[in-house]
Amino acid sequence: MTKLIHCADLHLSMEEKEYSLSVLSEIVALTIDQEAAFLIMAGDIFDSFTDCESLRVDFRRKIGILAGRCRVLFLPGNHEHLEQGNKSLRNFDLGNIVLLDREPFDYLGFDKVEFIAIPDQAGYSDYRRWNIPLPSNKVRILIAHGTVAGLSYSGPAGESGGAVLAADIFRHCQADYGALGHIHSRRVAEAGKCVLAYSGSARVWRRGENGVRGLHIITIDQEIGFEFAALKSAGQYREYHLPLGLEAEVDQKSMETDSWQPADWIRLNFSGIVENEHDVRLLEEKLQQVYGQGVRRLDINRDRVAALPGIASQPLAAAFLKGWQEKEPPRVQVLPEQAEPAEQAQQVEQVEQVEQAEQAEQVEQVEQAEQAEQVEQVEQAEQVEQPLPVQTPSHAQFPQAQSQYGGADYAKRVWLRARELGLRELKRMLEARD
Ligand SMILES: [Mn+2]
Repeated sequence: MTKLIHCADLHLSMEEKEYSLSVLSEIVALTIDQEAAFLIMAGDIFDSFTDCESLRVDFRRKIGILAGRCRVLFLPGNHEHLEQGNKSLRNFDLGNIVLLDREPFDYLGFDKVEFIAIPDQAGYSDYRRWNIPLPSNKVRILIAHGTVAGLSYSGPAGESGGAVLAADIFRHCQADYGALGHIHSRRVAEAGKCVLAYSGSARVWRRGENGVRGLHIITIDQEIGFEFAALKSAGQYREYHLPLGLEAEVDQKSMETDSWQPADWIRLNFSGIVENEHDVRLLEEKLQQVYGQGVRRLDINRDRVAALPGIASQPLAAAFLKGWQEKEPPRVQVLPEQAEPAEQAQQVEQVEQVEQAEQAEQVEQVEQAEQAEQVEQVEQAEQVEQPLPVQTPSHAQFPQAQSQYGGADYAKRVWLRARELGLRELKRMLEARD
């Protein structure tokens, strides 16, 4: 049995040197542990060309452990080209890697497995004219970095655009497995007999990258199979929506701090009306003090907090709050994007557009998409996915109702109006709100 590791989008960066290199160490350790013969790095291993320049010694040292045990196949992604100027990755000694930067593609044949590597490049539309070697009886793995047409558009918003690969490339090359990078959420689809697999970003790179990060362990026996393995050192992105009380008190239980891990990126979104803005700053300081050092990053957002001095001492305000509480709408909670990793690996998403992609029209569209490709679009392609809104019951909290109905400003307006009109009118407004 031959084993391979497929990872992508590690985004090693000077800015987060220690964190990102710790994930590389775990990838190397896992590769050794699995006795894998190949480590496929499917692009965006470095956050930019300059990061590659700055971190190449660290990279070389860590990857060096694999020398003599495992071949490291390094495919450049779009981020390796950022800030590149007229330099080339070939100028650097990246250690014992096979640099797969030949355009339009490179071919590598081994005992039981062969690779077709398609590095990030300006366009792929002439793939039918490429001189692809005829398939042998080996398992064929296609390594690429970009968005696959059809797959991209059936996914969550924000990941379309960028370097577009026609799904047909994978069938045309008669590949068995597409080892893909670029899309940071893990997903699996099919193009003919080929499994299109995005292992997802190997670390949390950007806000909103929910769920466990990891890689794929591929096994080649009689057939090809694969499973997802989590990378613990990557941590997770966790976001919480926290309504504040009038004195900026927060329900700490709903922060689930017990589940926070040192590599986690935490974001707390406060909302609500408070008596005194200073209380919010004190709360922030306190939370940073208690939890800030224990995690990779703790962001606190209080854009949705409004200060309304004197509100707590108003009897009408008390009635107002009570009214809101009684009529609190369901709470909207952010859940991780992924189900159980093992379960997900089995769920193979069908790409309906794959068939259509063959048609000339679609090829044209792909070509157009490639022409329209710009750095901005590349950035967009990697944007945060929208978290799935899931309704769960919750304890009654006035400020949650605010966020449901347009935020603190809205609640403030309602409150000011209610004060003018009196309690009876307020009740009527609350009823009318349903
Ligand atoms: Mn990336």
